[in-house]
Amino acid sequence: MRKAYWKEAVVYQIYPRSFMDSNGDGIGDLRGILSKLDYIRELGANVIWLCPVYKSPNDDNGYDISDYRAIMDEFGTMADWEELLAGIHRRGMKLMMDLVVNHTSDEHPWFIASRSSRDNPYRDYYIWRPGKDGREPNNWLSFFGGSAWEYDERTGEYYLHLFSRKQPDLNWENPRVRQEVYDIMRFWLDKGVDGFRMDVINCVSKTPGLPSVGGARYAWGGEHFLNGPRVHEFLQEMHREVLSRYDVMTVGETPGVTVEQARLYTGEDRNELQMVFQFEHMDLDAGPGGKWDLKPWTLREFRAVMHKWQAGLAGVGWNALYLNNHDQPRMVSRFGDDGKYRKESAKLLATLLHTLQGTPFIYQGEELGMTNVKFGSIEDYRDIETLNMYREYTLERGLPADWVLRLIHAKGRDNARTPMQWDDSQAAGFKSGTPWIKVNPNYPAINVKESLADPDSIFHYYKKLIRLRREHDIVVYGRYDLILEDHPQIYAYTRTLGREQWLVMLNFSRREARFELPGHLRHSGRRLMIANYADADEREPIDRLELRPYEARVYRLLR
Ligand code: ISL
Ligand code: CA
Repeated sequence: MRKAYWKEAVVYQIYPRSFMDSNGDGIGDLRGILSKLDYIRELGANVIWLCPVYKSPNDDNGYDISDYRAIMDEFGTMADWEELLAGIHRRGMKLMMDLVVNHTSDEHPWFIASRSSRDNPYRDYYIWRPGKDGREPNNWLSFFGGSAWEYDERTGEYYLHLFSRKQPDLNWENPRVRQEVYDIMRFWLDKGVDGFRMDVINCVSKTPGLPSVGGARYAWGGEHFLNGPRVHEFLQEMHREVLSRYDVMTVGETPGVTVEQARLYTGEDRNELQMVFQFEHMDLDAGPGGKWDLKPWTLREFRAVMHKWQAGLAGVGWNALYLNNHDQPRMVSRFGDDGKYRKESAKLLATLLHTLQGTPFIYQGEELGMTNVKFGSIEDYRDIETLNMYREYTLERGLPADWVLRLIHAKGRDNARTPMQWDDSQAAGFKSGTPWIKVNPNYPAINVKESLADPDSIFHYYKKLIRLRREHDIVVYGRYDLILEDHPQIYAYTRTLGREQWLVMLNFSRREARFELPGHLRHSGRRLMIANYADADEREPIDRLELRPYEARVYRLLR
């Protein structure tokens, strides 16, 4: 296996709108981030992924870009951004920007020109089609609900938008569009950025002819735009024209990606991407009806997914490891216990994140054990996906509001977007004034100030984990092998590098869990490297042992 700095890195994801507000307008901004760089360095992460900060009308909080070469007014100026980059580099850290090029804003000059007439030179930058029998050109649903097509009266045709109607899809079949994308990438790389997180990059190639799926009026058309026919060709072209000429870090966001596809995206000799975000563990608590069709997840399924990805990319590609982000519920509320065992379970999940093989991505606030939020009224929500869904479920499907709110409490994206909790002062120290979205009412107990002061905090545990990765190659490069394959409560595995071997034991339940180690691991000496219960004793026998609720232990085995 080849060594690389991006395999050894730990990435910290920032959602700028919710991170830190420097001027009191209630919106996080670049100078706010600048003021907190030492906090991130203190944690130990060495790469920052910044969600979009480009000019945008904010229909989807910056994922709808109207100028790729300018900074959103609310976030600051290009000079602020340059200062931020310099501040990151001065601290020996790197910056990854979000590259959102499956679609633009409908307020981007290309789209304004494109929609102006059928023969405008920009017409073919987007995907326009005439209607079929007085209806949309096909039956695809958008990610955010409703048809993926919008009728535009001026020219009497429909345009495709896989996301909101203010996010028209770019036509990657047009080579001029691809060259525009490469130019944008060069613009930022020449300014000194160190890499890109590529938004829904596996959606850029659509099946020619854009066929409908099944017989329903509307249906999920994923088979025609996830991992489409030319996506690998496009990425290899991007690599040839841009990425190969710079030293950059890349991670693709790839909903619906399979291990087989990921081996192609991340294969070390294929010249596409370094890593991809897979979604299979994010789908475990969803039934056949999709994200809002809630279903309990089980450790067996969770472990099977993680194991499949560990084994499937071993020696071929590389995993991007994450348990939450700006689109997902908070990990401790979803996969842990945000009540009695909040600290233990947040540390357990952190242990998994840092000891599987792959590059860990930490989402802001995760290192504090920030939790989901339960706003009592739809008025308090801001996310377009949530607002669309609420309208559809209450008005069209006639479901009771409190029932729909319960779904939002479990899965809504705003769970991750409440302001970062810095201290116990008004608005959690995000800034005085009224933030664009309410703070989670648990901020007096869960915040940075408290976490820094408490040596036993989740924050300090993350610090320790990150240091372990830095000091021991085995945590980054060691081979992963699953043990106790069928245990109903425990996820356990070993990591092996040369003659060195580590053992990771994780009790994913709120009950004690007994286990017996397989023969080849018994009777060896051991050293406890990290554990989430302060009183864990390394002299206890581990051949047979009980793990306490959400207990996590990592041992180095000595022979
Ligand atoms: O959040 C989701 C469902 O709740 C995902 O399906 C999400 O829409 C998908 O992963 C794509 O996400 C990315 O592109 C979107 C943007 O809204 C997300 O914030 C971004 O991460 C459109 O640009
Ligand atoms: Ca601000």
